[in-house]
Amino acid sequence: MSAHQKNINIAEVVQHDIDHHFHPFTDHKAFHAAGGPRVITHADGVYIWDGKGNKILDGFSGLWCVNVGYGRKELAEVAYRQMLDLPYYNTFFKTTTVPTTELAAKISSVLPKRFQHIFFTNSGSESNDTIVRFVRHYWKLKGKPYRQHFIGRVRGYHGSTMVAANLGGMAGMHEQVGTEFPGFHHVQQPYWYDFGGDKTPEEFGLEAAAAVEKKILEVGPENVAAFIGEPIQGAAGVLIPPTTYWPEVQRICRKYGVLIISDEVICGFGRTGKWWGFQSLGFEPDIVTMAKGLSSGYQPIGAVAFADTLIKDFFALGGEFYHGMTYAGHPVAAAVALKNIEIIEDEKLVQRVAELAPYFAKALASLNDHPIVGETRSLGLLGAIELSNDKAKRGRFKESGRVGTICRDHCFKNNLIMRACWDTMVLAPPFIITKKEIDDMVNLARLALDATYADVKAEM
Ligand code: PXG
Repeated sequence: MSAHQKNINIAEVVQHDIDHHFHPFTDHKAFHAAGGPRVITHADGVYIWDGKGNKILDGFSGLWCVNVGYGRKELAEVAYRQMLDLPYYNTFFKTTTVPTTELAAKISSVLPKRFQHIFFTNSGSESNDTIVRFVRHYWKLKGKPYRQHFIGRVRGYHGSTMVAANLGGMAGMHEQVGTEFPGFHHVQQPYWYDFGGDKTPEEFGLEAAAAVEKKILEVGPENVAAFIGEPIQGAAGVLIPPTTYWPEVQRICRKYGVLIISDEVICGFGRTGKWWGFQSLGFEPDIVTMAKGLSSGYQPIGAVAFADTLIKDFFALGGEFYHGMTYAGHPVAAAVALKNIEIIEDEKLVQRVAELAPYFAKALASLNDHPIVGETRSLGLLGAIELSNDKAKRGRFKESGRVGTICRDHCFKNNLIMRACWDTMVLAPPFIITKKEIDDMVNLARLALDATYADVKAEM
């Protein structure tokens, strides 16, 4: 804790928060009734501390983003130096800054060779907004103006701006703002646990992919611009698709000339044990969107990588692309992101995730004997625990999300951050987590599961 933090009056911060802070994704009535926020004051490694001095194991890397862990002085120093050299300059009018350009080159270097051009944004939502703008314009330039429709998945999450929310398939978000925009469609997610029935995961993977073809035919192949998917759907509950799914989706998209967009906001930069989720899941996208792990959350920054085939035509035919944000490629954010990628490279963190993956999977699997655990699954350092009232039948508790919230609250009490996606508990710890910390994390998860079981035993 830094010296100035010792003087923080936490009770006052809580009161100011209740009085003035309008939080995202929050039911404020319930939140205030429960006493307002838990103030997070500082962090180090895989731990965060709250205003009461509790040391909490962050099994969720902030919000799926602090991949290199907390307390990285070199990232702070790079930001400080860059602010002194050049705190801001734009990249609009035939200018650039050093870190912005160096970051574009660095991102290209960790992608397959066909991705040589990077567009900068400030978030995952903006990255996904950008692809809609780009792709629709691209198809017009290519003389196919009808290719305007996008296909995503139910419970896909692509962000919270209006267009990104439409690409996503979160029903609650759509219902709140009225009908969805025209031109956005959603197909079944490849979620074997809930929808696979008696099929093998491989059979089910093909069935879920067939839903993409069905939708393309329904919309009319000549009208479909692109298919967007997270290699592993994160906010839906770490849905790791069967191995058959993505290769088949790719075959279908190629058959109809539909572009493939890989949303790597969560899966990118090593989370799955390879640099990119598409490499772990076996497909080759045309466009890649990223944010979160790009800077490990140390600065807000997002980006989009475009395959050369698209860029070649776009630049040749394009004229001006009427799109861009003031802070796109912000030099301080770019300098931090650049250093973050260098840390991932220097410390071989992608390899580390791959090496830790079997240990993490085994630790999670040790929970399979628990009375309310229906399944555990993981890839790299992305893991999920399904809560079930009937293990043998992959049963679900009544009122989806209720028991997940109970479990999450028990985690909080035990000083573990584990997120609930409905009744799926998810973990995405920083890549620097040790085996001992993985054991601690899973032991804390078991305590929360025990406490949850005690609460819901009567319903089993
Ligand atoms: N794509 C994916 C796959 C995401 O997970 C976004 C895009 C949007 O990124 P920005 O930077 O605009 O938030 C995300 C963000 C949650 C949660 O509760 C997940 C996200 C955001 C907020 C909450 O799991 N993911």
